[in-house]
Order: sequence, then C-alpha cells, then structure tokens
Amino acid sequence: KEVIPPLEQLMVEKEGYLQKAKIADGGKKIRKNWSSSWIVLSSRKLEFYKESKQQALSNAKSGHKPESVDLCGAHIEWAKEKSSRKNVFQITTVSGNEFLLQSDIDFIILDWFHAIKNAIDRLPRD
Ligand code: I3P
Repeated sequence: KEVIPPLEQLMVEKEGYLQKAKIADGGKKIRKNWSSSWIVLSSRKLEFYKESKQQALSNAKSGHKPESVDLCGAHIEWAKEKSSRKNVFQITTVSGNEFLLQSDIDFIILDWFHAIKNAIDRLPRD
C-alpha cells in the first residue's frame, strides 16, 4: 500500500555534499569512517545518501531508503575535539545516534550548521 508523507516532509530546505562519519549508534560508539554523502535537509529530518544525487533518485524509485535522521529533540554543536579535520560539527539524535559532518570550505559548513540548527530550533523537542 502507498503511504503518502505529510507535505512538510516533502519540502527540501537544503541539499548538497558533505563529508559524514557516524560515530555512535543507539548510544554505542562505533568506528569512525568518513565518506562523502549527499545530504538532504527537510523540516523534520536529514537524509544521508551514499550515492550521487542522480543515483539516489533512481534508487529511491526502486524503493531503496536512505539513512534518515529525526531532528526532533536533536542537538547540534561544533566538535573541534572530535576530529583532526577542520570545520566539524556533531548532530546527536534522541535515539543516541551521533554523526560528524565536515567540509573544508568554511561558508559551506557554516550554511549547513545554521540551516540544521534553525530546523531543530523550530521543532518541538519530543
Ligand atoms: C581513523 C581514521 C579517521 C580518524 C580517526 C582514526 O582510523 O584515520 O580518519 O578521524 O581518528 O581513528 P581508522 O581508519 O583506522 O579507523 P579524523 O579524520 O576525524 O581525525 P580518531 O580515532 O582520533 O577519531
């Protein structure tokens, strides 16, 4: 059966490539592994695609799901001490997933930080 998502979830606020590393899953630390990810921000969530946008779109048609992050109650903070790389921030979800996001380009990472922070601040905390 077809599930129709609420309109707000269809509204993309920002999308682009960043370096991503997941460092905890459900509160449990996992081995850091940086990779390039196509990231899509909508009002309630972030989606991480492993592939290019083109590939992601064709995979989406075949029912393949990206990793999705619920931003309700999530935290975002700069995380200078979590990496040797520059321009790293961390997102921590209510479910205890932790992601580092990074770009070498200052304005790109700043734009993302503020876009995600604004999305989180607009959402209810639970
Ligand atoms: C990790 C890899 C990461 C590095 C991490 C290393 O080694 O070099 O790039 O994180 O450092 O442990 P491995 O591939 O053997 O797992 P940064 O690039 O963010 O510094 P860390 O352990 O200090 O997080």
